Amino acid sequence: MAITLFDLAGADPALRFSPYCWRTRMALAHKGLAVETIPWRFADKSRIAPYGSEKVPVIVDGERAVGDSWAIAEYLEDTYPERPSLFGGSSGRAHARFINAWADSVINPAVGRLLILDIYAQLDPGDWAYFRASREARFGQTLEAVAAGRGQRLRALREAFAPVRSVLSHQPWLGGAAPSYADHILFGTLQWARCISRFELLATDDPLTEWRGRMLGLFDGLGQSAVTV
Ligand SMILES: N[C@@H](CCC(=O)N[C@@H](CS)C(=O)NCC(=O)O)C(=O)O
Repeated sequence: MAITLFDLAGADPALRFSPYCWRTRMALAHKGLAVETIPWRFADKSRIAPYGSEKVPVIVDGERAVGDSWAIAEYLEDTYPERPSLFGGSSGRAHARFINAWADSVINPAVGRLLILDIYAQLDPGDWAYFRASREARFGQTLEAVAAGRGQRLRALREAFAPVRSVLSHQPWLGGAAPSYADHILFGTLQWARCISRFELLATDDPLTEWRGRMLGLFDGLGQSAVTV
């Protein structure tokens, strides 16, 4: 039986753009597990409340429900050890945890600022009031003020990717010789931007662009085939 994934959607239910849900989509594909996605919107909190979560991704695997993309990755790794490994062992898991924390605390907030009005524009109208109120409370500014000056902010974001460029100059994937969950984490961020906005985060000659191209092709082009705006 396929695993169910509650997956953030825009007004167009086919537009799936959450960076965290993309981590989970990639992790499920990496494990070769079938998934049935359910489009979820911010107004649908009652649909995931029974699973003890207020955010997506949430997966339901038979009797088990797991929320939070990191917890889901660990669940998949520990529940399906005979399938391709997401982490490549305990030190790989520990290092991926660092990438996860870096993406969550540094990269995703920076990207979120750049894209906030693009995200807002694609949401279902039923999500507009909640999204504006919750994000304006988070940033302490209007969405318009958060988004202002994005050219300048883009330069800072590109500089923040420096460690990734350095790693990719030595090895093809963050995971080393093969993609690992660390790659899926960062890919989730870039796929978020790619799906929700035409604002390009990466320069064409950035090594991350070439890496993203290879990530887009994994698992029969799962990322490549996503609906974009
Ligand atoms: N730490 C969580 C973060 C998940 C998260 O922030 N999800 C967003 C969508 S991208 C969400 O569901 N937000 C609900 C809300 O803001 O009310 C994870 O890694 O899964």
